[in-house]
Amino acid sequence: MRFGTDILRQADILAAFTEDPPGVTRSYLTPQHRRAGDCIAALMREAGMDASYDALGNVVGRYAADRSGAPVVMTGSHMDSVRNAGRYDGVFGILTAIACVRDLHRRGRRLPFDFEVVAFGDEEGVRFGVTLIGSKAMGGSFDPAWLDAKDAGGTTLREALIAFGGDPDGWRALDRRGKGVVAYVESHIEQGPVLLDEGLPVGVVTAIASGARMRVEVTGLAGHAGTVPMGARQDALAAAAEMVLAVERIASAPGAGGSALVGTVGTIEARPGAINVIPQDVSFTVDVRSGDDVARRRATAVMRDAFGAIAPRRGVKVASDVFYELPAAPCDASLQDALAASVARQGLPVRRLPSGAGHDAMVFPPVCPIAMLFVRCGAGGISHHPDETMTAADAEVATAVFLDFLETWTPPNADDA
Ligand code: HGY
Ligand code: MN
Ligand code: MN
Repeated sequence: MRFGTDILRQADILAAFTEDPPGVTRSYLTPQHRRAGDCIAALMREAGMDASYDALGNVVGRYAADRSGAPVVMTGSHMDSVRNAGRYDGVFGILTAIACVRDLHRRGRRLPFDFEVVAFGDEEGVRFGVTLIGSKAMGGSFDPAWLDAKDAGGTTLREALIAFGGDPDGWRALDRRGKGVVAYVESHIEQGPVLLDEGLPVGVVTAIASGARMRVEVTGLAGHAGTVPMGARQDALAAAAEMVLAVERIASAPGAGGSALVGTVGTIEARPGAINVIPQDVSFTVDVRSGDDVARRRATAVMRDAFGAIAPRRGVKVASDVFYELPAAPCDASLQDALAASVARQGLPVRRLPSGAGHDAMVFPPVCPIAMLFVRCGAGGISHHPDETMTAADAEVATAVFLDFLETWTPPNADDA
């Protein structure tokens, strides 16, 4: 194999840069981020690229065009992970792009565009609760208020960036709008079962689902677990439990937004958190996704109304705050067609499919047209889990498709950029 075996071996090396071995957890601006970033920068340089960290801790590799004043094509994905993650989410998109450049460089081949490969430092938002930090800066939607976001230990994003050697005020210079970027194309594992079930190694993404995230605070009254009668309780956790089931019910309702609507409560915390005390304060998060912005907004509003109906009935108070909202990001039709042609040139059927997962690509539409190439996941398509897996053969095919795209796609006139 030209690419696949190396890519999986490199993914294994990066998986070792984790906060909780043998699991994979790699958060933003941590020593593990630094070690993974250094390893990726070294792979970029070895492949013939210039590579360096930017102000926000992203690693940016560049493979210059065959001419001066050329437009820019960007790719990349994220090097951070969720907790107890798999080893290919994000990482595959970085390694496959580097493998393409390594092959081009070996052949002395340059492209009619500057090719930029970005390893984003934070897409998952695990440490500071803010997601897509690096890509949003490049897409022009960075919010400086995020610099005051704190991690679980009370460190602000600003302090962590300074400690990492970044520049909290450098985000403005990362904005790629109007900077000659003519396409952003990201490769990523599917993180679902569609390609696996249909026996296909790759697929072309049609759109990236919209998302909203809520924080919900439920306030009741603590009390002695042994003496407060059941009918006299203001139990914040029992109320929150009913709200969690309301999320599931609303997202599952037929016609709520079709199968593309999903709702998840991923975190919940009860305080004071003692076995013999009725919980007084509960915080939980809600993640709502849909390919249809209207359906997602409607479902989010229905969930908030449900919380407001449950609270008084249980003698508790509830407050919900939508702290993250991103519209669905359609993939550019002509870029999709170019990727589809590259898939077909590998002798493969072309399967177009939506992405239920969010990706760095979804914040690039203000910069340029976007597209994504999916590669099959094994183990039922599981992801955000240690069992996440893919084969070297599929990594090989996906990289060959991406390389074919790079060598055949001709950017629009640079003036369009
Ligand atoms: O949540 C997502 O869809 C992505 O993994 N950050
Ligand atoms: Mn992920
Ligand atoms: Mn991802």
